[in-house]
Amino acid sequence: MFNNVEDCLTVELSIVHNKSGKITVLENNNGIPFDIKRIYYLYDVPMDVSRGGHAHYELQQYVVAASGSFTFILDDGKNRSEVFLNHPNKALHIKPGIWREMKGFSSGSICLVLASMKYTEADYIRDYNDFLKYRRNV
Ligand code: T46
Repeated sequence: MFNNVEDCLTVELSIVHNKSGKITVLENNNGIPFDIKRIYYLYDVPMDVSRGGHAHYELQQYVVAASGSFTFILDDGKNRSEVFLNHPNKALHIKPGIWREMKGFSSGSICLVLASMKYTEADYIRDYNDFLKYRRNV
């Protein structure tokens, strides 16, 4: 299965808001289009660093700027688009077969990721030419 960058939508998450602050809840069977098998987060990322530079064969993810901001560059082999994430109530749904790079991490930012599979290196395509070949042949 693979998708186009246009299919990687940002989703507005609901907020429980009272005078003590806000809560946003992410849980299985409640709006997320996959079962959550893994949660991880990137933090202490230097501002001038790019991460990513890979695609996944099967993995789907919801990405949230739990704090601060950063930019995802998404690429389906034909089109590229940039998504700026800067609010904890906005999630980016990344579908399988999409090349991604991340850049512009603000100081103190936290990139929270909910993932549909456990970590396996076999699910990564880390070479851009291999990615293009994969997209041509699927
Ligand atoms: C993505 C962005 C948002 C593990 O051992 N377990 C894990 O669950 C993960 C995610 C990583 N690692 C190890 C594997 C590498 O040696 O941590 C190292 C860096 O991982 P990776 O190259 O995947 O890191 P990023 O920041 O480039 O990408 C990660 C996700 O893998 C990726 O799918 O979209 O965060």
